Amino acid sequence: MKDSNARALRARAERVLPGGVDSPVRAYRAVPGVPPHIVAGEGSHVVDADGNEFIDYVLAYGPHILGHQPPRVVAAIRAQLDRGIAYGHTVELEVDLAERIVDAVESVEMVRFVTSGTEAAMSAMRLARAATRRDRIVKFAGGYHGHADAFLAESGSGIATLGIPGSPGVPAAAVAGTVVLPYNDLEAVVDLFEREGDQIAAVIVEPVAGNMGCVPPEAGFLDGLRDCTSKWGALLVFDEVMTGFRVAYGGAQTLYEVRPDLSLFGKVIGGGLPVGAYGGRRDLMEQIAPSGPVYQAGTLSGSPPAMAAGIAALDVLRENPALYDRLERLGKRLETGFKTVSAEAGTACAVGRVGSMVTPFIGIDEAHSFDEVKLADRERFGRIHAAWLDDGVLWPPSQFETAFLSTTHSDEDVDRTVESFARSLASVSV
Ligand code: KE4
Repeated sequence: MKDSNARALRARAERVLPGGVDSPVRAYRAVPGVPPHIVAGEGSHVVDADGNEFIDYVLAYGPHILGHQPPRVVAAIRAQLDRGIAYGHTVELEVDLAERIVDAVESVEMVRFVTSGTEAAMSAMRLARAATRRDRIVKFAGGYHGHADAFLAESGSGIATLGIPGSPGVPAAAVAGTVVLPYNDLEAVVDLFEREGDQIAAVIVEPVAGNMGCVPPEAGFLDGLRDCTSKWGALLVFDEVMTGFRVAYGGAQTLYEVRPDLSLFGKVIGGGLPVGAYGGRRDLMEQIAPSGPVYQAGTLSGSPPAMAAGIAALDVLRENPALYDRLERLGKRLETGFKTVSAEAGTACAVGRVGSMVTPFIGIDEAHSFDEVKLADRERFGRIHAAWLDDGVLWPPSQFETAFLSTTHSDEDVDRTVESFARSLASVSV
């Protein structure tokens, strides 16, 4: 694969951007190969400066559910830019998008827009602590809620332990109140609540885990979290930054019929422009400044072009519910393809999938928790990833990242991806 321009960009970038990137996963440190120098996208494909074309399963890590350059989204952004970029005053677009989210997600009565999922998560946790007057928060190993200090806790030894800093610069005090439990382990949650439920402000969970690769919730897990938090007066926070408006128009909470107290959104609701949001029960959200004492602010929160993009994206999805059937059909085709060719190759391959979120875990049969997926063969995944690149398939450069399909992906895209996967399995030694 020609990559001289990609190498040249990386060399320049590494001189002025840490690791040559503005977000670590883009550095391709977990896989061989050089990050392509993408220059344009259209539908399910992107092209790079070296003239390579790729079927894109990264899709900017989730926003592009309608593929690259969806006409109504691009037109909405352009129209807003012709009028203005930012005013520091509430514009109707913010209300329009908030009303769409409130209408789509039954548990959400009010919304606050911010500019990233990280901001949404940190704000929602501040609100949960203020509303419950408790400090402890519970997250799950392998769950990612952005890079605010309180969430950069790693599982300590044992099952239910107080968090230990997962990064230099995170003070122990910042994660002392963060308990990290195994995902899909309801027994561990119940046990923790029975021991210290009256100290827990909230449980935050990705209702479909996407940041350890795609790991669906086990039956009863989300319902169990709801029961536990309700019983002990803690809040249930669904991090739907990735799943919101992707796995269903009303998000994973609609799919699994579990009603959280607060929800986070991002990605799809910004149509590819920077946005995050948190929302939920009115009695909670009205505690956010200036209607209440819990402070949170943001210069470009509710950015008009981002609002316009999100409104257009949600309108296309709402007006065409069959798009979700298409995403399910394509996701099933890809999952079936991975399972069929790995079985034929005699290679273990657990496939995690919900709708258009999919991950093949190489070398393992079970993928229900972070401990299990950590057993996947990362080195072999890296070689498969490199072969995909050579075959014109752009897959997220980590075994622990979910891949995404868009409504513009085709059966041919999927079949080419599976055929490349099959060739890799055949050529990659065990
Ligand atoms: P941002 O701060 O990156 O906008 O959102 C953080 C976040 C919160 N919650 C969930 C469920 C998320 O998936 C994310 C961000 N997702 C990653 C993908 N693994 C973004 C990619 C990146 O970090 O570059």
